[in-house]
Amino acid sequence: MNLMSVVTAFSLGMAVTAAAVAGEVSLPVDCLPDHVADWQAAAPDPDLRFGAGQLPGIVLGPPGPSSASTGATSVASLGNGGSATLVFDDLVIEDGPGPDFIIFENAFFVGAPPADELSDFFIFAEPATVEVSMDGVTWTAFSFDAAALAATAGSLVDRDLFARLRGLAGVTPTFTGNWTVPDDPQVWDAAGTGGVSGAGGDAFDLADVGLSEARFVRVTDAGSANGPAGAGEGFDLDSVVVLHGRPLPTAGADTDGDGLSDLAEQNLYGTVAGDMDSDGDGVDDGRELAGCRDPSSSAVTPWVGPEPRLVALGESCTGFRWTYPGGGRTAGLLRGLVSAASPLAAMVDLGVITCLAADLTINTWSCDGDAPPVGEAFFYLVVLNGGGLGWSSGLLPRAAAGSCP
Ligand SMILES: [Ca+2]
Ligand SMILES: [Ca+2]
Ligand SMILES: [Ca+2]
Ligand SMILES: [Ca+2]
Repeated sequence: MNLMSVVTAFSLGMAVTAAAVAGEVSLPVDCLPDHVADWQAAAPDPDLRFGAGQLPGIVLGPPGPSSASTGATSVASLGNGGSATLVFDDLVIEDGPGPDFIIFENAFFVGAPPADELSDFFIFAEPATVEVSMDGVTWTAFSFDAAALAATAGSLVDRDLFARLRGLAGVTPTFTGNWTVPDDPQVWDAAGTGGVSGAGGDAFDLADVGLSEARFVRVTDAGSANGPAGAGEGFDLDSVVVLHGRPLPTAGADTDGDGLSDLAEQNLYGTVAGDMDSDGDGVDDGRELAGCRDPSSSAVTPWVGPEPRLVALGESCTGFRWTYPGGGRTAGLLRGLVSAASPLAAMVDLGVITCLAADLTINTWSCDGDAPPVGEAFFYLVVLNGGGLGWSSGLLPRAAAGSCP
């Protein structure tokens, strides 16, 4: 079978913005990592660890839903001492005011979260050390209290210990909420859950390590080995979310200099190609996309652009995996013939397509064994449900419901 091995897909209908047609090679910008450069789950059986069958997409999407007392399951487990390196292909994390990115594991309060500032609490945590890099070669580590880390081994984290674990990931409980609001473990947030702001997670500030920018984030399980042995032991990575970032320079024409090409602004984001701050809130369109904000709205709710990345596994297709879209969001998988797709203005008409699966809540699918005609090739696309992005074959806006056109 002659498969395209990797397809980067936008959310789309029967037509898609035509990066290739226009000679534009820049990637759509969002605030989440784009690929896993290195995944070193601990022995034995790294491929059998929790979530391994959903990699890489499961750790490239937004944090999954959870309660403060349970922890998310949209994770992949590293095991004791395992490490993961995530890369941003479309942006650079920048040092802005306060924390610049948040790492989500699935730490949780044991029992109910504390009701007030004075209540005792206990957290089940599987800490990891954190490093950042601009080039993937030279790394800078966030510092932490080694004695405090050692105290987490084999035990729960109480109030006093929690306050000493700054600089480590996998410590602050996570839960469904605004995952773009960083928590400060030193501050009780009365509006939060158990005093924790946003959706929890551990926030990191590039200024703390004297850096102004980074493109790589590496987490390494700190070896506390404080959970039950098995497939889920060690640090469980859910998500890395950028709060301050800027798009990498685009190869396409960028009239307003916001880092987004004119084509992408007009056809993908719906922003104004001649105005670097389409919604007039003081943050340019590119930085809004790189910081989980809707460039067309001043709202401070999380917003992720349409960038589900699809990977076809194996030379002869053993399966598909794509970026986890977040809780409550579904996707469909469609297929067409490369020879049937044709340029259409700034778009590509995909031709007749086959919907292989619709409204999927998972980020994996199997191959159906179909092969393209001799000398031809299939393309595959994953389509997010409810995005309202892309266009139908009549160049009408795609309906916001249904994940297969
Ligand atoms: Ca900062
Ligand atoms: Ca622009
Ligand atoms: Ca613009
Ligand atoms: Ca703006």
